[in-house]
This record gives sequence, C-alpha cells and structure tokens, in this order.
Amino acid sequence: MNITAIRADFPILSEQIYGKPLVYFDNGATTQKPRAVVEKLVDGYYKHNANIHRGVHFLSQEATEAHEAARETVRAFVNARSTNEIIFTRGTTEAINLVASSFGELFAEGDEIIVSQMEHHSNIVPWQLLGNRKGTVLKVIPFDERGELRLETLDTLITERTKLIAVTQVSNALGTVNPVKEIIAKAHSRGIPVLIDGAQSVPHFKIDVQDLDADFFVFSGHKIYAPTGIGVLYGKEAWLDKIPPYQGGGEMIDKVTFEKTTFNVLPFKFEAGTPDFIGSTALAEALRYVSTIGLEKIAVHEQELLAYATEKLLQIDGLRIIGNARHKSSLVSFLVGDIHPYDIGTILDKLGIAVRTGHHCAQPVMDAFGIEGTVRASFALYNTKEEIDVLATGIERARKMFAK
Ligand code: C6P
Repeated sequence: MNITAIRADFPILSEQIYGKPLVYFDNGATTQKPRAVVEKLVDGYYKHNANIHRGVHFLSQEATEAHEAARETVRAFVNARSTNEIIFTRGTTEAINLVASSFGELFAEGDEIIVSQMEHHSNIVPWQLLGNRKGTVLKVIPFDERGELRLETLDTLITERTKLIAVTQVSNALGTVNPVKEIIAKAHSRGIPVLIDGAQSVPHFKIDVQDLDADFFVFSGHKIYAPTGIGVLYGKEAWLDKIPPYQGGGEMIDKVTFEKTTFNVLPFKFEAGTPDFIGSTALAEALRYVSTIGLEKIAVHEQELLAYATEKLLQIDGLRIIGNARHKSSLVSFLVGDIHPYDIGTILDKLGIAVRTGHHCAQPVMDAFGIEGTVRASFALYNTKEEIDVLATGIERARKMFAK
C-alpha cells in the first residue's frame, strides 16, 4: 500500500489544527472522505440531479440507473445473492430500527431477543422500544475480562422463545472481533435468525454475507469513507418478503386507495420516500475506492498499526488498555492512571490529535469495567506509525501534566 499516495486522496489530512498537522484517530466515529467520493457528490448535484423512479425525462432515468447501479455495487461488495436484498437506509441505526420495527411486528409478548453486552446503544435501544410496545424480552450474552464474548452462555440463553440474535461483529468500544460465523451457525442449528451489526467491521475486512450466512447485516456509509446519511440493510430475501414494511409513503407502494394499499416489490418495499440517490452513488464510489486498494491489504496495514500502537502505548506509565481480546480490530481504548479521558482528549486535541473520549455509545461496556469512559484511538487505512508516535508523545505529555 502506498500510504503517501492514499493520504493525498484525502485533502483534510493535510490540514493543520491549532497550527499542528492533523492526526486523525477518530475513524471509529466517522472516516474522512477521499476526493473521488466528494467529487461524486458534487458531480451528482451539479450534473445528474433528478428524482429517481419517477420521471420519464432523461435526468430522472439517468439518476435512477446510477442509484440502481450503486445498489449492485453494494451487493457485490458484501456478496449478497440479489440486489433485492440490499435496502438503502440512513445508516446502521436506521437499519437496526427497521428490523426491530418490521420484524418485531411478528413477535409476541414473551418472545426473546438476544444481544451482547458489548453492543452499541443502537443495537440495544430499538429492542427495548420493541419490548415496551410488544412485551418482548431482551437477553444479553456477557463478555469476560478480556472483552471476549462468553459464547458458552448462548446454549442456556437460547430458548424456544428466542426470535432473533443481534450482535456486533466488532465492538466500537473494545475493538473485539466476535466470531459471528460461529454464532450464526449455532443460532441456525436452533432455527434462529441472526442480525450482524457491521458498522465497525465493514471498513476493516472483507465481508461475505453468504459465507457468514447472516440473515441481516447492517452498516453505515460514513464509517467506510462514504458520506453521512447513507447506509445499508442486507436481509435475506425470504425474511424481507415475510416482514411488513417499515415506513409508509411514496415508492414503497404498488397501489393505493383509501381502503387499502398494496406494497411494492423488494427492495423498494422498505424504501419509503425519496432516497438519498446521490449519497448512494457516493457510497458506491467509496466501496470502489477500498476495493481498488484491497481489503486484504487494508486489514494487514491496520493490524500492523494496532500491534504498533498497543506496544507503544503500553510503554506509557500507568496506561491500561480496555479491551484485550485476542482478535481485535484496529482501535485502542485506554485510560492513563486516574486522569479523566476528557482531559487527555483535550490535551491531545491541542496537539492536533483527534481521538474520541467518553462511553462511545456503549455504556454497558463501561459499566462492566466499572469506568465512566475511555480514550479511543481508532485507525484507518491512511494512518501511519509516525502518527502513532505523535499520539504516544501527546499522551506522555498529558500524563506528566496531570502527575500528582
Ligand atoms: N459508532 C463511534 O464513535 P450510525 O450512527 O447509525 O452511523 O452507527 C451507529 C453504530 C452502530 N453500531 C456500532 C458498532 C457503531 O460503532 C456505531 C457508531 C460511532 O463508535 C458513533 S457513536
């Protein structure tokens, strides 16, 4: 991988923050955008903007084709069987809410959904809202002190009332990579479908939804170098056919009268209203961008960064890493002595280093460790070991400033 050339694709990486070169380590929250993606957006709005699936005129047909071509790019990227299985959403959160709302319609009081203790709030709260409406029960797979799921508990957690298992492939707070293929196989052996939250996995390694045999797989564009406001729900066609629509409106209908409405075919049944048809083409551009570099190469590079950062940061007096799973994605969550994460984040910020501090929308993870939050440095394909050196120096500086 030619990191210098890659970095040149991301104009923001040449920016200075407080007069210091930007070191961007908040990729878990959102990634920066390469020129090609931004140009796709601008070109779309300048030259190809018209509402899709609605007009006979040239621009509308052209925009429709571009949107549907983007769907095909997403299909190929995750290796879905059919574009009918690719639903565009606003992001991971909306995709999970769609499943909780629509699939959840089929659940009854006392039915059970299993999530894990390391879920992002967006894979907890929609199931609680469903519970409030329907009386469904939420059960939790715990994790151990390393931050690895205690999968042996699944056998007792699963009952004849279990309707769905919804787990993250990668923890945004710990970096743990969960053995989701194994979880899916186990669930399927008991006839239970599985939803995988791929928000933090898709940018880092190759996903094959057929190989995983996932029933639902969700991710956000903005974490994989695409714009905000566009994301994906993959669902097996058999499930998507079975579950009712999410929102009502234009596009998702076949025939509407005041007495009755029949619904459109897949995937449109789940896409009410005007979709983000320019965002979808920019998402496709981002997926082409990472595919051209190669996810295998990206994974190798990011694992090198993870190993380097882990070793380097552990040399800092009083620094402890929260989340020491054997299989981790490229992020390091840490604390230094009893210095508040916010204080470290603030000092790093003044040095031009962007990290995330706090509970990372995963409060149950923090509760499990008995902490309020962590500092999180999350790496992407354009990051370098030199930047990690800058981070280590910055943390050391913060440590000395707060030394009692
Ligand atoms: N995590 C982070 O800094 P949205 O906001 O819908 O694009 O993604 C939600 C989401 C769902 N699952 C996981 C595992 C995630 O990490 C996220 C987003 C960001 O960690 C923002 S809170």
